[in-house]
Amino acid sequence: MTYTLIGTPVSLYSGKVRGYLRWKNVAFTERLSTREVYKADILPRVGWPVIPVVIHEDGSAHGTTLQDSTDIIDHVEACAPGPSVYPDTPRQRLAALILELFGDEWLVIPAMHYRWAYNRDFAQQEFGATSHPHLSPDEQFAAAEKAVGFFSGSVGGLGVNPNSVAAIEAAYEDFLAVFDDHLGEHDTLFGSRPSIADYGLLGPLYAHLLRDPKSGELMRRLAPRVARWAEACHAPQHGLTGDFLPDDEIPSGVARLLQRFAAQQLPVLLDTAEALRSWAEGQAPGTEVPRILGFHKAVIGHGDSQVETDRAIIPYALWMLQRVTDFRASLGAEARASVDEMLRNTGAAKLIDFVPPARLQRRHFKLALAD
Ligand SMILES: N[C@@H](CCC(=O)N[C@@H](CS)C(=O)NCC(=O)O)C(=O)O
Repeated sequence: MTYTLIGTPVSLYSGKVRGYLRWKNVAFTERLSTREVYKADILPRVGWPVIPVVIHEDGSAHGTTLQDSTDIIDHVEACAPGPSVYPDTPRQRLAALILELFGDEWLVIPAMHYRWAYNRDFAQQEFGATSHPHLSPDEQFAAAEKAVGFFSGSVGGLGVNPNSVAAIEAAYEDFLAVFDDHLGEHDTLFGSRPSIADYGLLGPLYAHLLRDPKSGELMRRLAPRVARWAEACHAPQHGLTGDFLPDDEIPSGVARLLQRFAAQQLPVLLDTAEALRSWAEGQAPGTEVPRILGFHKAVIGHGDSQVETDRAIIPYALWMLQRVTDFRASLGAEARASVDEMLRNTGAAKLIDFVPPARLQRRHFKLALAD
């Protein structure tokens, strides 16, 4: 086996990577992220407790360790032959990078909310079964108390609180309606081949919003095509199938999702960028960026349901945004004009004038200012 994925079925970003590896048809085995595996493999290799981790047995002494679902996917894309999850054409590629960010860092809000509001006992049992596979079910449940406290306690930082719950649920249902409509016409976001954005959406939509029982019932009822898409994107595979739509077409459903990104997530990203700009002033190149830069007011929800709430300032998302702006900056004049038109038409014109606050890098599996 060439790759080992360390993760668990209950983990959001593990589902993103697992679905991708299966589609890409690379040989991999999955190792459950038990307590022992954290101690023996994850902490020594990564330096802090996080999944998914991928080890690539590439002939080097200990293999190459990869963390962060995006870095994992990019590494495999660079090493494995065959069709890519990155569209070649400018609009589709830019839209795919944006919607990966929307899935990873925005749909994580409903994913965490629904899990901890409606599926707590299920998730606690699953956490226990992952960490301590050899204990009895009751012991597993008890042993997961602390981890559940950590993860369920983190919803407040995402802006989930009694004031914002109705808005979060309304925005999620709106998202489901738009995506379900889209899937009435296309198998995936950009045609019949899954893109990096399909896997960005798969993270929250699979492990939490489909697999957690109460959330799964809701998704199957409100958006059965989304449920089937998530199952297909996560299914054991099948040869590298499908293609992106010709002529750099942006389907109307994708444009509507980009509008949701522009209306909901983009303002929070821009505010986060200002916080990073202030923080980064006077910091030496290479300095590690804290995971949270304090709190800010953020508007959450969709349309009439929007509310203002307190939320942690999470700079990591700006590293994903940098991928978007780097790609746009790499384009020649004609292609740039084409993507800018798409950004204007979807309400994301602010991305055109956006001046990144500081160059970011991932170093030692953490976010840091560029060297
Ligand atoms: N951006 C990271 C996120 C990874 C992540 O948040 N993983 C969760 C489990 S799904 C975790 O282990 N979190 C521990 C923590 O955030 O402290 C990725 O894409 O891999």
